[in-house]
Amino acid sequence: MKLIVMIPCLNEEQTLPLVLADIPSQIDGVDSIETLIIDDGCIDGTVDLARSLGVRHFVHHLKNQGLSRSFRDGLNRALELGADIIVLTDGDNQYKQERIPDLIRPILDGKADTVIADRETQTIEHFSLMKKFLQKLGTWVLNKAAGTTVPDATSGFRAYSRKAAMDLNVIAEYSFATETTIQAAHKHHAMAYVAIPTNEKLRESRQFKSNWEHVRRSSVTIIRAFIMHKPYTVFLSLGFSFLILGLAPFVYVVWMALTHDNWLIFGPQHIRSLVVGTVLLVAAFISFTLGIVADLVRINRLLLEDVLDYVKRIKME
Ligand SMILES: Nc1nc2c(ncn2[C@@H]2O[C@H](COP(=O)(O)OP(=O)(O)O)[C@@H](O)[C@H]2O)c(=O)[nH]1
Ligand SMILES: [Mg+2]
Repeated sequence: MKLIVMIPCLNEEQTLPLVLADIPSQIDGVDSIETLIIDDGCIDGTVDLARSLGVRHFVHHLKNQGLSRSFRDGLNRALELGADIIVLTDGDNQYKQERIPDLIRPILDGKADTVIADRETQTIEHFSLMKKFLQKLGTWVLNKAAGTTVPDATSGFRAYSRKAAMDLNVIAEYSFATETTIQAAHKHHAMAYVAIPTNEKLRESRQFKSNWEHVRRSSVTIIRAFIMHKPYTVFLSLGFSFLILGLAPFVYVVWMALTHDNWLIFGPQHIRSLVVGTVLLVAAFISFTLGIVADLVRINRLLLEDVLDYVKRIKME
C-alpha cells in the first residue's frame, strides 16, 4: 500500500519545512509514504528546500496556474507514481499532517474512497463571524446541490483512494473542492468525514482577495458543476416555470370569455398579457429544447469519461 502526500505550493519556503516534518514516516497498513510537491510557479526557494529535505517527486508549472490545476496535475502524477492512497494538504502548515493516519483510516478499512477532514470551521478563532456564516452557507448550498452531508465543503485536507482519484476529472479553474465533491456524489463514491482541527494560522489565505470574491467564484463553480451533472433538472424546472406563467394569461382570457357574454370587456390590456404569455411559452419551448440537447451532451460526456477512464487505466496500471 503506497501513500503519496501531495502538497501544492506557491512560494511556501517559510512553512514547508514544518509541513514535511509533521508527515508521519510510518503508518499501520501502509508500506511506503512519499511526498509530491506541485510547484505552481514558485519564485522563492521552495523547490530547492523541498529537495534538500528529501522530497523526490515534483510537478512543475513554469507559470502560476492556480490551485485547481495544481490539484489536477498532482492527482495524475500521484497515480502515475502508483499511489494507492493520495492525501492532499496545504503548504502553509494549516493542517495537522500528524493526523494523516486518522484521515486515511476509512480508506484502509475499505469503508470510503474519499475522506474529507472537517476543520470544524464554526470553532476556528481567527475566522470572522462573516467568514463562519459564509462557510456554513457554502457548505449548505453544496450539500443541496450534491445531495451530500459534507460538514466542511472547502477543506483542503483530503484523502482519495486510487479508484476515486482515477475517477475525478477536474474541469473548473476555481474551487476544485466543491467541484470534485459534486462529481464524487454523482459517481456514487463512498465519502467519509473526520474531524481534524487546524494548526495555528501562520499566514493569511492567499486563495481569494475577499470573502465575496470567493463566494462569487465558488457559486459559479457549483452552478456549472450542477448543470453539468443534472441539466434536465435545471432546464425542465425552468421550462415548466415558463409554461405555467405563459399559460396563465390564456387561461384567464378563456375563462373571461366563457363567463361573460359581452366581448367588449376585452381591451388592449388583454392583448398585452396574451403577447407576454406567448413570449413566455416560447421561452418554455426553448428551455425544454435546451434540456434535451444538454442531456444528450451529458450522455456524450459520460461516454467520453468512460473512454478517458479506460485510457488512464492503460497508461497508469
Ligand atoms: N493561493 C494560491 N495557492 C496556491 C496556488 N497554487 C498552489 N497553491 C497552494 O495551495 C495551498 C492553499 O493555498 P492557501 O493560500 O493556503 O489557501 P486556503 O488554505 O485554501 O485558504 C497552499 O499550499 C498554496 O501554496 C495558487 O495559485 N494560489
Ligand atoms: Mg491554507
